[in-house]
Amino acid sequence: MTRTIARLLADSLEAHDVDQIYCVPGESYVGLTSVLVERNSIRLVVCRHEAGAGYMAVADGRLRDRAGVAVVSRGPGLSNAMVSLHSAYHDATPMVMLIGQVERRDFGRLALQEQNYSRLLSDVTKGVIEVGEPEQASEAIARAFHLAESGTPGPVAVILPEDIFDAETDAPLDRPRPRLAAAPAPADLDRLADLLARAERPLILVGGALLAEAVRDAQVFADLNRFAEEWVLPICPTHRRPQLFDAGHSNYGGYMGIRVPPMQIGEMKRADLLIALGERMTDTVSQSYTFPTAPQPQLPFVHIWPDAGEVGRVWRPDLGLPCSPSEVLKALLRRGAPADAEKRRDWVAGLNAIHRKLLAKEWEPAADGVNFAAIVCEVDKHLAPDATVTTDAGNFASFVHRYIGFRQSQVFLASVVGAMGSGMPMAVAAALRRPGKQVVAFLGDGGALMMGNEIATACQYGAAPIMIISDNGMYGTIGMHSYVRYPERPFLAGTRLTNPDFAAWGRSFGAEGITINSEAEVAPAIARAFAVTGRPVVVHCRTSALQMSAWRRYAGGARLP
Ligand SMILES: Cc1ncc(C[n+]2csc(CCOP(=O)(O)OP(=O)(O)O)c2C)c(N)n1
Repeated sequence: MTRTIARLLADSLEAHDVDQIYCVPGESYVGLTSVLVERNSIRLVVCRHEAGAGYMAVADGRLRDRAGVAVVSRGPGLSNAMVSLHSAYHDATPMVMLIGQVERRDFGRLALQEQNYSRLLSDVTKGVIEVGEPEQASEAIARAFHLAESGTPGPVAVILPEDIFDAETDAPLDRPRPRLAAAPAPADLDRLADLLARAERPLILVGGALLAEAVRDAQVFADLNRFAEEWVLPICPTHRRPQLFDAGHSNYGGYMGIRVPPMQIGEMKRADLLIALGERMTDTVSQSYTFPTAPQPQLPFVHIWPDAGEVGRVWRPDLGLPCSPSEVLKALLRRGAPADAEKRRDWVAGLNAIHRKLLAKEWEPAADGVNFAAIVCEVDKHLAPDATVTTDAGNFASFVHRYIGFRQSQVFLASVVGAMGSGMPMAVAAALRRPGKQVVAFLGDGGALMMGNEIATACQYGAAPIMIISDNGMYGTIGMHSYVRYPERPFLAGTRLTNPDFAAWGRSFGAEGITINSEAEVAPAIARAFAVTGRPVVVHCRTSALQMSAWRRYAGGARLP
């Protein structure tokens, strides 16, 4: 069959189940976009910033456990998009980014907007596939998806020179490669079952690879719950994966996020066995490499992650299972729980009691603005069982993790690497993917103006997320770090922000704009926000700067501005 390279590329994307592509148009690949818009099977979502397009593709990758796709222009376009590749790379999220390139005859001449992508992207992608030979265009797509979705998932770049799109070719379409998942080795399962049977205080961390499998098969959640209950185990969702286990479940052992509160981590450290089930393990989850200690864990450590290169890379596990975490669950359930699993009941109950205490909806009003806790707790009352919540990066997110009791039926999205600007585009992608369902984006005033402009994309495509903006008039996280490290220096200096009227800003895009100035306004304002249908809502919350996070309030000592 003869077709142009552009049509072969579009057919290849379609064959890989791609139905939505995020882009900012570029002259280097109009040959491709002009054929994509011809077909109904792929929706081209035109964004306002390449980082926005990239984050939407990252969100897609998480929502579907298939590589999300973004197309960006060469040079400046890709440079804008880099932050989303960085997020997907650290976050082990599958993503394919198609990137324009100068014509092949100009390679290496520093032609307009030319970049050497292999050099530039070597530390933020799993691979850079240059389509120097147009006949291999379809093969490049198939290889990119395979690489992005296998082992430790991540972003892959496919480089498309401007002059390849219109050439005719007979090259066949390269069909998707099978997705392979390794099963656990029986001998490893024997050892794992033995370690689990003997442990009196085991701790099970559950992370991204398990969640990805649950996205494809909800049975994974049911298996995890049975495992927790029958084997009497405390389950601890890891950083930015709070929905892996119902916060109200009596086997919830605590959220293993950024800086676990002392009373909780103190108890967790009494564990006699640590199992990372589908958790890659990072400095965040390990509390800066202290639990487990790197490289030699201070307690028996089992690492289960679907990539042998990752298991043992930083920590030396006592047992490593480079396989599908859900297959481990299934195999253990088939074996049955140890007869004396009840011996762990008090351990589980003790951890769960701490978790419940931390989740309690308690806070004190602040003198200089609304305590963001009041707003987050009110939002929690309105969240539907199938709601999506996204957070940008910043201290306002600590309130979300502390006060919202996530459930397995809900979706939570955020940049694991803590990139500001990710929260709003991820909310737009979720609203496009899950029409008619609630999507709430929590943002700080800093992050809101970094990438909040994607509200225009939401309006353009009929997506209707609710943006809750904590306006504390500063890059609060950094203000807090400065205060904690240098309490004697001027408070919040170098972090203050002068902000617009965010409600009016939202209205100018066509969104509903609501302002919260005091705690008394919180309940009616949030109720109003959730009653809006068919368009985005911006809730401008004038929040306290002294309430620095869900865990810390200004305690005096610094020079006030
Ligand atoms: C893209 C990016 N730039 C800078 C940072 C460093 N950083 C982390 S949190 C933060 C402040 C966030 O401010 P804001 O959105 O207002 O939320 P707040 O901390 O005040 O709650 C900054 C600058 C980052 N994580 N990502």
